[in-house]
Amino acid sequence: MKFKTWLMGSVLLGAVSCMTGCGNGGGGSSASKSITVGFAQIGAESDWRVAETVSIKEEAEKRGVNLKFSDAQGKKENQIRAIRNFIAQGVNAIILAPKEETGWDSVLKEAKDAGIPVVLVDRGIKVEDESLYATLIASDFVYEGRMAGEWLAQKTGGKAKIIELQGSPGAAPAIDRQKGFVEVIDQHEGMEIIASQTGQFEQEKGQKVMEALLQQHGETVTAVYAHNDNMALGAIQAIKQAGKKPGEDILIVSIDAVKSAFEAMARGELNCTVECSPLLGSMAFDSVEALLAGKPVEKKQVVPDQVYDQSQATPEIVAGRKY
Ligand code: GYE
Repeated sequence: MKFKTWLMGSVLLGAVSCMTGCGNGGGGSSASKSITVGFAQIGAESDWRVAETVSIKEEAEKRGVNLKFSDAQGKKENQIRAIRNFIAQGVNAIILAPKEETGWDSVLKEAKDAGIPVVLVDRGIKVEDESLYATLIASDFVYEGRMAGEWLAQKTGGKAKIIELQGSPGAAPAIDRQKGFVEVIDQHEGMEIIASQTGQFEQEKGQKVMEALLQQHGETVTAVYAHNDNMALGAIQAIKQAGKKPGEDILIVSIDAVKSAFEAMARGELNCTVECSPLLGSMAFDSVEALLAGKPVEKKQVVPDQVYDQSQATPEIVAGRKY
């Protein structure tokens, strides 16, 4: 029912793609050969995001989808502009990785009015009308935060003075990873966040923020919780510069499980990373194709995650990491 608009749109799109693509030999892939999809990406702030971009581009190529890619250079306004351009160009569907949770109502209404389905990847949004997007493909960030907190609670016997490096303000993973983590540490009297600041999900900013926080809290801090691996890698640099041993003097837990995090675990500098898969290309285009074919798609598609610690950073596992 929710997809009535998409269904109506897809009948039209089906007709259009028949005019351009039905003579191409038929079969499942001929439909995607004729479609054009716009991907409004945030930027390239982390290894995770670069891997997500590669995954979407590779999958589009594999399926013969004409992909229009926009890099918003970290600015939500640029993403909104990109979506408007996609609408003006009459794309068949839009994939959006929304920088922040809020502020999407009007532009998504424009997409809906134009009959263009929107697939959200990796981050959720808050909109008045849930029918403004077709589906969200993402990890459960609250769960990830909980996993990080539980790992730290277990490792420290429930005693830690923690510096938290937050993701970019207003982003679903920053909000939810804090929520899940705090839920767990609130259950342990001996665990306390002594400072919490944003490092914007970026390695350099993570390092700068950590340098400043170490000056203030260098004597008391025993652990770092970073909302992503790149900020943890920045923190590792800062800790080394301050003459301490990351992974020993100060325990570090982060989220993403990118290859460089496994390498840091293998060196003993990072203690734990909670996986968050950026390989969303195939799920994203499965959804686009289903929507354009008028098939129902789950409103939320949760990508499963798992926890890795140093014991799993073996040379074979590190070599086998795809991102
Ligand atoms: O964890 C982080 C990034 O939205 C899940 O964004 C994504 C997050 C990811 O830049 O590294």
